[in-house]
Amino acid sequence: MKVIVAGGDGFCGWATSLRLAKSGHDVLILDNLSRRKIDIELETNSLTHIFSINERIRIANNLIGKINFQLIDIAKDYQKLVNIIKEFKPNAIVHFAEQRAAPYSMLGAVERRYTMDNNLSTTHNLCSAIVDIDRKIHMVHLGTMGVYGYDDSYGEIPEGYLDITINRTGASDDIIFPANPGSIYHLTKVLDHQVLQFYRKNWDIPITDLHQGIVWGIQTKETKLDNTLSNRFDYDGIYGTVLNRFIVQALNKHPLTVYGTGGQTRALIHVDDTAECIKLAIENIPNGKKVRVLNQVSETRSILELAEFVSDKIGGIIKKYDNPRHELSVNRLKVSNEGLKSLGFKPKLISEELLDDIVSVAESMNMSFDVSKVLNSPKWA
Ligand code: NAD
Ligand code: USQ
Repeated sequence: MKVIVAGGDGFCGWATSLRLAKSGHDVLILDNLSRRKIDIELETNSLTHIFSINERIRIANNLIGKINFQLIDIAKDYQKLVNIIKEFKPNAIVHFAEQRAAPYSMLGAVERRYTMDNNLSTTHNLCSAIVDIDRKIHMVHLGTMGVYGYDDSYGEIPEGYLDITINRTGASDDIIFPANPGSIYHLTKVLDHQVLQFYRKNWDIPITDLHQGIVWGIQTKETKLDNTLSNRFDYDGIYGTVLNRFIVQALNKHPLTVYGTGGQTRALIHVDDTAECIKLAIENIPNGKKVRVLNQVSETRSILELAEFVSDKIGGIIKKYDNPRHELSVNRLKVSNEGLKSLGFKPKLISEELLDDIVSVAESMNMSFDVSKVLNSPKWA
């Protein structure tokens, strides 16, 4: 297949691009490199060295498969986007190209507005271009578990839709699961989903929305093949996700930074599983009448459980900090991932072996660890 990976220079996008190219797909990455610019703005860094996109592409073509790159701001340069899609003629577009950090989206007005404008415009521009060029192109969007909120009032979280019975009439229906976003970033994913629903309804575009949990890990089979292909590894309080942060903190003798009680339960997935799930999603085109929603999740764990696991395996004390976020202090969470499993997904659960993989990378990079970036999350209010 010919696949465009929008946001393919990022953490999930790079790993996925390599997996797709390795599987024989012809990949074109579109990215404006904004994530690299945000590192400069925040004076943060990936613990691993990330090579330039041109170096990455050169080595990937030698070692992995067919993969190319075009620099473009998908939110701002619509005509260039249309021209690229017309010329490349993709079968599928995988859309990672959004500002993805909840804390970044809560820093202030500039970041709130940027996250909203950027995320909605990239999603809408891609859908709009598909309508104008070829309505058979399969749009695969990366959503997030946080669109559902994280509470279990309706039991196990289904895949996108909730079956309800209306008291007044006795009629039954399948409605979009009620949204309950916890940050401006998560709100953009809720609004993205409405855009996708409309494009599906009106123009019949095949669309998959992957509601993904927190991604952890760094490397995949492909990124390990050469230093130049290494993935990024964030540990700061704005872009670092919780399990990766705990591992780096333990190795650098920093207390594990549990926010609040640690009773928050979240869904998690290893980055290698992310790449695998996207491959499954594009190779299995949806055929139903609605947007296909798949929960891209391997397991659920509480934050305290994660801290205890890391402390047990690597060491380090656990410390509870005032929670900078507005979120439930304790929640239960059970999530269905039957859709991807039915396509062949076999989740990799958090294990000592997978942890070791990160430890060996993080140990060799501890010179780049900057303690002042560990507790730099903004407060939600
Ligand atoms: P990332 O920031 O590492 O990657 C996003 C990429 O998109 C970056 O390379 C960035 O430069 C690019 N980009 C952003 N705006 C763009 C624009 N206007 N034009 C062109 N390129 C643009 O993020 P990630 O961790 O790889 O996440 C990718 C996607 O997966 C996001 O949509 C995110 O919401 C979703 N997701 C991520 C996680 C996670 O834990 N990392 C979990 C669930 C969902
Ligand atoms: N947390 C801590 N200590 C820390 C960091 C985080 O206790 O040092 C807690 C947070 O309070 C939160 C949980 O851990 O309860 C998760 O935080 P996170 O920063 O790991 O993840 P989050 O902000 O939810 O966002 C990440 C990605 C985002 C993706 C989302 C999936 O950055 O792109 O959409 O995970 S989900 O959370 O399932 O919606």
